[in-house]
Amino acid sequence: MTETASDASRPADTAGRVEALKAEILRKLTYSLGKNASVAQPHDWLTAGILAARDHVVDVWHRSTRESYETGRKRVYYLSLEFLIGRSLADALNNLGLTGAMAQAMRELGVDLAAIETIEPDAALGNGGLGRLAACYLEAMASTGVPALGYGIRYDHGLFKQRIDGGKQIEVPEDWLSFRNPWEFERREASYKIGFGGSLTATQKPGEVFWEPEETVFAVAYDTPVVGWRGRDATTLRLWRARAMHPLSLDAFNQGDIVGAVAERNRAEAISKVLYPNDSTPAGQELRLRQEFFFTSASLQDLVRRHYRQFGRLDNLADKVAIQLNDTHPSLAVAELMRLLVDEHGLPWEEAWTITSATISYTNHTLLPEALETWPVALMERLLPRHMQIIFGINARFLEEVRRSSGGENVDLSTISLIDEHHGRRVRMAHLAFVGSHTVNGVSALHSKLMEQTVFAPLHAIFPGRITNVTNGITPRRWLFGANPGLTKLLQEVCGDDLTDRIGNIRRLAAHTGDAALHQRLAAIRRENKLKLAKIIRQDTGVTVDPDALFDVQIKRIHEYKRQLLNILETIALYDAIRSEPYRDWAPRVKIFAGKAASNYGTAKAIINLINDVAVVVNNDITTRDRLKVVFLPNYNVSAAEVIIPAADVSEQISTAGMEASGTGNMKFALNGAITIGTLDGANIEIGERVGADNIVIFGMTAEEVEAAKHNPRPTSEVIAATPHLEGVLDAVASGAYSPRERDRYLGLVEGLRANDWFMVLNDFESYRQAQRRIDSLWADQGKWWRMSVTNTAHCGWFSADRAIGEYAERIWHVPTSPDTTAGG
Ligand code: 26V
Repeated sequence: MTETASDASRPADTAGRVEALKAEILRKLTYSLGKNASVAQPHDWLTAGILAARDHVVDVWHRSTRESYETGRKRVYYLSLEFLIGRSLADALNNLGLTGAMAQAMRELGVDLAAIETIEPDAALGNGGLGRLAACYLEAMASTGVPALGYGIRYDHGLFKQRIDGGKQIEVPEDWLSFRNPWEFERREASYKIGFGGSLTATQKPGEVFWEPEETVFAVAYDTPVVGWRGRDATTLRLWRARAMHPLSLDAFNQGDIVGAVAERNRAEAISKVLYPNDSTPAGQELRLRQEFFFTSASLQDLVRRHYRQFGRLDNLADKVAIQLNDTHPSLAVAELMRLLVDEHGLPWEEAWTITSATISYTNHTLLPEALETWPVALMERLLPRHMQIIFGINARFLEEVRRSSGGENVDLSTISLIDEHHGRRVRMAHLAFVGSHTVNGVSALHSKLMEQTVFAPLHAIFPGRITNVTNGITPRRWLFGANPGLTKLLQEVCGDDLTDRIGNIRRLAAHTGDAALHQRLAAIRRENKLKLAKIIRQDTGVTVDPDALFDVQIKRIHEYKRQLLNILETIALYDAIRSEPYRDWAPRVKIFAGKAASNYGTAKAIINLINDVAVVVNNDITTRDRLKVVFLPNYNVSAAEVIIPAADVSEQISTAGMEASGTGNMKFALNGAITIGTLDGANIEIGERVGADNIVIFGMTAEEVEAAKHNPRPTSEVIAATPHLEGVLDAVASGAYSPRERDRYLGLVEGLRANDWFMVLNDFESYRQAQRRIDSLWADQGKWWRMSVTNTAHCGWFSADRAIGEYAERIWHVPTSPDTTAGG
């Protein structure tokens, strides 16, 4: 591990720091772990290193928290069912400017820091983009001086681990807490009762209701500090763990009923047992609703209590508190805050409503109809009777107000009602979040526009100013400085050392777009990164790949709308083309895929299987051997992304237009200099606007064309007949050319495509194929390629999470940020 970005500009006496760190590590090893250095294992050194680093984080954290408390500053509470954190040690050391000193200290103790960093568990408390965004934002808030707390669930088991066995995905339970989590602090004093079920009685006071839950569980807080850039500030990740009120029934135990004795405990603790994967259809299970209410209620009780202790009143809540709902998962916050204000603090309904909607705002992350949460009214009434009553109350007042102000004209109340009456009475969680928020945002310009035009059109007509856009961002600390130290060093040479403090300065690179010497150095850095990835590919899949080939990468959750299927079908067409003209000068390519499929999403699993089957055939064919390789890397996670992204030449962002809300992987790749092949979808559009049309390869139907085609589909037989090569590719897959031992394995997949091209795989095939050939010719001209790459890096600083957080802070939360950190690129 070399010195990193933030170390260099630290004035402190390096030798002194190394000595001090060595002493701290040895102290942790001896007194916290009870180990002697001579017998310590790699995991002991890792834990000792984390505990030593954590002390430094805690110093920052306490100062930061004290300052925000003493100044009475407004605080942001980011409620998210997912935080996809990944590993923390390298990130914390980087932000503290301690990477070099820690590496040296460990080296002097006989330990390789880089090696032990890779055994830190990858905290996978999220599915994908939404969860990683929450993690990036917590770090960015710490880096831009926004006092903030992230609230979520401390799942015992994060997202499953993926093995590939015989080409098929196998899910293995994830177990990140099995050896304890050295980063966290248990807070026994921060523990709240969370009620479920039971009955309601009206009290003397009008509007106030007494809820006697039938079941109560405890939510216990676990805090992890998240340190920002240069250790200036830290935010808190507070995760809730479910505990039973009565962990053991001695009565049952004494009667020999061992299972019954721990039944309550098991039922309670199930709530924080495991993260739900995004399924092809929403979870819908009662346990998921219990999770949502559990963490929402605990978080709101906690923040209301903190506020009340500090200020002794609640009428100023919206001045001091901003609550951000990360998707609809915490949208019960609207009802829970109303309950706390009305039932527990005796505020009149109208005042409580004003406070609630002035405090809460909501981010939408998908428009896919099947992903929009609704809960059956009957289930809500049974599990959360008071909240259901409050939701009815909100709805009745809301509809009445609309009726009154519109005179009953032109508004179809059934479209705006919080209750969907068409599918067996269900609560529309997105409507609840929308109505209960002062601001609702989408995550890219296109997505926010589509929110206004589609799912939220009726509500948008009633609240015309409420929807706004904040295009997503990524933290450059992890995704550029941490993941790509070679590139960072070069960028600092060109753009100045303070690049890491002002990512906007990355634009200075644009003045060197045509510099051939720079291109050479960039190519050398990329090659190093590719060698590192090639080593992992060989270890994990047995496939040897050439670092001088073009690395063409698609890494993300496997979903039909993300169209890994389009990619692999085009790969097959390319394979056929190379075989039919073996002597042509084909640009050598490595097609790299990684991603998990939800366990019950059959089509996504079939796509994984197909990619692996194609890989076996292609990789063993001597005619294409040095021109084409196909790789499926198992168990995609944050740590894998950190290695793969800096090694990518081409970034595949090929979702059906209108379906990917934003994407954030697209930003990480472009910032690291990969060339995007993509559709006009989500943030791809904004990447294109920044880098210019010549520096991105766009193909395919637009969102409007997709919408039109859905309503008036062209027969697939016609599309196939009009598309060169497509029939042959589909036939080969359907007839078992890639699955000789089970020839009908992909019959269903292909028949599905032929029956209905909902995701426009067939419709976009030719356009995509031509775009790939354009990539080939661009790659053939390396001077041009590196000019494009430089332009991408130079113009993607704007996608920094600091810029995104700056926009939230200014336009939604109304909190200040430190002035020098949020400048975009
Ligand atoms: C959930 C489901 C569940 C059922 C059906 C299919 C489906 C598809 C997607 C999802 C995830 C919804 C929430 C989510 O993760 N959205 C992602 O949020 C990212 C951060 O804003 C954004 O960059 C991605 O484009 C968006 O898919």
